[in-house]
Amino acid sequence: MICVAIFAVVAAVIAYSIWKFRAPPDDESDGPPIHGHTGLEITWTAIPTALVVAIAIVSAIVLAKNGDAGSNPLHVDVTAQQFAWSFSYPGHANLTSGDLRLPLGRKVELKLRSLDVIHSFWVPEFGQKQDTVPGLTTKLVITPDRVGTYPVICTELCGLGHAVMRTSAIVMPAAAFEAWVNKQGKALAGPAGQAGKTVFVNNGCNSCHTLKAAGATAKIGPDLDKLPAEAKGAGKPLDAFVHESIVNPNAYVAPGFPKNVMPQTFSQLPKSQLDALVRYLVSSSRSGR
Ligand code: HEC
Ligand SMILES: [Cu+2]
Repeated sequence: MICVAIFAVVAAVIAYSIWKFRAPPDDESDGPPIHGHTGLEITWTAIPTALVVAIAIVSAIVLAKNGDAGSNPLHVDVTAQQFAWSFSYPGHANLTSGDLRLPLGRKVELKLRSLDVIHSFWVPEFGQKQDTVPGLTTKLVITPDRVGTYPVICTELCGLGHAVMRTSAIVMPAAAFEAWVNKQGKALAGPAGQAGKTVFVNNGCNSCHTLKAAGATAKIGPDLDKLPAEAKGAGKPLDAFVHESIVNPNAYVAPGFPKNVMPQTFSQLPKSQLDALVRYLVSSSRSGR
């Protein structure tokens, strides 16, 4: 609004001057010399200065408010790595997830880290971006106010898989979020098989792999029901092979499958969840044969 008003005034003065002071068709003489106008110069310096200072003060206040997480935010740790996002909830037994699940109407403080290069966290509907920088922990405060599923996008060119570095932010009614947290928490604390399956599904393993025990049928990665044979091929004991394949997928790349497609963020899983996952894969692939 302010810009439009200033532009209108300036444009009007220019248009008026062009019309009013134009030279008549046969006037070849120079224009009269002009020595400036002190009053005018002071005015057009003072007004913009006042405007810019006022805007700066208002912006600083809004920015400070925007970054204030309040006294009781939901904490979520965000990990970025070529080419995947992962999320964990330190206030909820370090629950991990490949989707960002958030309750409606509560302030959320995201703490973002990168394990390799600079990435940038962006949910267009949240209206803010935040870079993730190796060696630094950056922060983003949001308060979701509409239930829905929104894209999480990496918006800093970070390598070959940059375009696929996406997941979802799922804003749920507060009660549904609590129910999700409790259910996952119970499953993680439950019997090994149940905990392992929860970690498997929450972290999106089922979107790339087949595993009968988890009802997973995706084919982007190897069939995990065939892990025992694969471990033999790699010349390793089954559990060591599974553990390594998860924390360092490029250490052994299954024949016929691409390198660098399986996310390398899973080395960040809390140890208890990683152990449960390994045990789960070992036992379900053994029994699946
Ligand atoms: C984006 C797709 C994708 C996701 C998500 C993914 N993987 Fe993979 N995974 C692959 C691909 C591709 C390979 C084969 C290349 C390699 O070995 O790195 C693989 C390999 C593996 C292997 C070795 C299998 C073999 O036969 O050598 C294991 C074990 C494994 N993944 C487990 C998991 C687990 C557990 C998760 C979830 C925590 C997971 N993967 C998530 C794509 C994925
Ligand atoms: Cu990225």
